[in-house]
Amino acid sequence: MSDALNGAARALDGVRILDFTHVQSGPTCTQLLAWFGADVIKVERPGAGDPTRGQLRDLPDVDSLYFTMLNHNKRSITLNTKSEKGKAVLERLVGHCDVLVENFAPGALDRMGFSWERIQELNPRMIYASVKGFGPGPYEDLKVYENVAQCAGGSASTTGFADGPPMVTGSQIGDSGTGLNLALGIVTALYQRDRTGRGQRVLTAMQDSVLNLCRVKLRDQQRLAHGPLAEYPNDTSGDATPRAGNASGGGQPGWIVKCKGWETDPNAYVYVITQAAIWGKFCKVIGKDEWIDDPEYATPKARLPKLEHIFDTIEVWTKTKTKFEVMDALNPLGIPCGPILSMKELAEEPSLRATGTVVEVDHPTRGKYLTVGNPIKMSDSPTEVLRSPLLGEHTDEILHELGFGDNEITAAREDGAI
Ligand code: CAO
Repeated sequence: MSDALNGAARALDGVRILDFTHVQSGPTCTQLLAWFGADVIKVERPGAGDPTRGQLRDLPDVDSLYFTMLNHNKRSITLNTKSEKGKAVLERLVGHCDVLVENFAPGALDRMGFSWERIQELNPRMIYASVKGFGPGPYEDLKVYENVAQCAGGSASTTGFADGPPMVTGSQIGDSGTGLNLALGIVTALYQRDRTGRGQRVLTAMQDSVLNLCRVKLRDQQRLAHGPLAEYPNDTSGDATPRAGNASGGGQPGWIVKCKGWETDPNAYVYVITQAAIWGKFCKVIGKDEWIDDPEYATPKARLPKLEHIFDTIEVWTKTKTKFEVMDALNPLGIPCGPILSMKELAEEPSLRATGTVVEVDHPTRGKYLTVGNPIKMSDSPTEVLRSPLLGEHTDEILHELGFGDNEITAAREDGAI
């Protein structure tokens, strides 16, 4: 598909993906595989396509940013897989591809007549990869969206402030997080297939993926049995890992503090970490030299019960500076800190443009838009971000590759199968 890379080889060149994904979790996975060079054939329902094409539209009758930003570098074929002619094409596609990726509601592919057993009959080398909301158990039949997974995977109960309700995060850890896991499962299965010659099933559950990312919170759950979590800012802990506000998940105390302009700018904040190794330097910067040798402050243990007061004192200093001035003051001293960057600032950041992490893409009906490029950079497998396909843009091209003749294609179209 690529011109700009002058035919540079990529890691997954030659791998064919039958992409039966929709919404976010599955498409993030197949988009990554496409960026690594796989030929991703997205199968969509005739006339409708992936529902996200029409969701959260900013322009009338144009594929939404939701869709375009999750489906780069793919080809689109429309296929009614519940019609007889559509099933015949799907069978041909199963034989033609290396991997089938899907994130339908549980049982949908079986109901279509394509169970794992049937797929193995059609192509024993096929890797059949799925995202589901839950693994086997009481919830396995449920339909699941991002925030349901964040709640069921332990993230919501451990996010937010101790005196507030559970919170979901803006990071799509349930959808995009699970898509990342699925991509790893697929390339691992491809690697194993080189030795065994056999395909296999790859299943990632969104609940499992979120819980995996909440590993440190299950760690804290077990620490609770031996006493309160001293690094948490909470007055009481209860019997389950509590919400810890902006406290660090590791052993280094940290917090988000206000910077100059916070009264009007919702992102005039910085995250600061008072690591033991830089405690003395931090005291000097904020004008609290006396804390360096004071036994009440000199050791991490002595500081733990006073963290709120310490961060309030740091904030008196940070409020006199912009977040970038705080960075300029602390970075040369090796004091870990991070500005709270808005989406506007990230979109405009030149270094992210330079690395291809933020990319401008041109689209025939919507024009230019920004997207997040491949977050994984490989020295011998360059990524070029290409626009998402229009609905059914490659239907005829793919059917010809599968060996269908013009008359068969016309008949399938008249039948509504494509
Ligand atoms: N031709 C014919 N039928 C098609 C088709 C095609 N090309 N593509 C899809 N369909 C059919 C499916 O077979 C299914 O039919 P049945 O219900 O008769 O089996 C129907 O379309 C609906 O598919 P679906 O069940 O996947 O979609 P939904 O809107 O009902 O549910 C979702 C959406 C996301 C909740 C569900 O797919 C799901 O739980 N997926 C797994 C978890 C997941 O990935 N969630 C992430 C969502 S992003 O936040």
